[in-house]
Amino acid sequence: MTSEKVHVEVCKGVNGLDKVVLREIRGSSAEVYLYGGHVTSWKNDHGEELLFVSSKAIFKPPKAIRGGIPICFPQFSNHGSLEPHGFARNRVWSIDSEPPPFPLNSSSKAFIDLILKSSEEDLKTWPHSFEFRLRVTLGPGGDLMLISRIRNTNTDGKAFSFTFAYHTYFSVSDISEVRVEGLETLDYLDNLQNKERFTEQGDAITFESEVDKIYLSTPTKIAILDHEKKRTFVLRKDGLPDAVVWNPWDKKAKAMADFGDEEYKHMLCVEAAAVEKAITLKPGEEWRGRQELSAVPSSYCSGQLDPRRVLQST
Ligand code: TA6
Repeated sequence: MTSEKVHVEVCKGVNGLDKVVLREIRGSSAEVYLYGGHVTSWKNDHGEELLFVSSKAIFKPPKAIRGGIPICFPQFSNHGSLEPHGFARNRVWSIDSEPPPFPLNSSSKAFIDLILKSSEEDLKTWPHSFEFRLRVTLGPGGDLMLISRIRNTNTDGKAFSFTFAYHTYFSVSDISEVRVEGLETLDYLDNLQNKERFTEQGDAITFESEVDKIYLSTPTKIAILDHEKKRTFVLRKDGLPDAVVWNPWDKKAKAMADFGDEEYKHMLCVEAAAVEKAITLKPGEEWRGRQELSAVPSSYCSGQLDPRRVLQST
């Protein structure tokens, strides 16, 4: 088996859709579908799946895949006149064979560059030319990094604005045993109360009912502690000031055709996002948004991500 085969393999996935499998020597892996530029699997070096994908997920355009890491662009949720979460997640991306160089090259060989350009169809609903480059990298230690570079390629001199999210579905053992650290005392917009603004209480966030909140100007590190699995996900982000926390709970779960009635117990979305303030790019300008996910044994993390401490720590 050649070393290249180990790290990057282009193959067919569900319904014959093209996907790329990334593997690291120690056994971790990730899968990215060209449909949506959508990460649908991230496994640690024990082969354990770390992302949630619904057993009812539909792998067929134009429906977005329910789970993994959908990319919300150029609009987050219903924050605008486009379809919810924009159109990037239900477009077919291409493999970018000549990506512009990255300032910092990671040591990993397990990465893929994808590209999405505005189509004639898109220009009818969103009249802006753009190039969206996405690099998905699986690090030697099994960390998963997504770097988006969005460039305004308008030739009419017009700037454009967009909102954005990595709509990550984390796989958790039991939602009632999960806590999120790093968002304490922050302001948020509550999507269940007309996006009204509130301030979060001082303790780690726990879950006992539907939640759909947009936390504003969060620290760059957020932790999701899965007590039962003794596992902590650490989400690090750059260029994405906000973070969305979502769990549909039982009623919304039943209302979603591509989501199992009980599956809300085993997933939590924590989404690195730019929602409160739209990003504006003049022609030729480029924006970069990075998210890095790592899964560590819980003993490493608890209590270390209280914002007051995080802001003090490097
Ligand atoms: O990110 C949270 C959210 O905006 C929720 O309001 C909920 O709608 C969720 O995304 C899923 O959206 P979708 O369009 O994928 O059904």
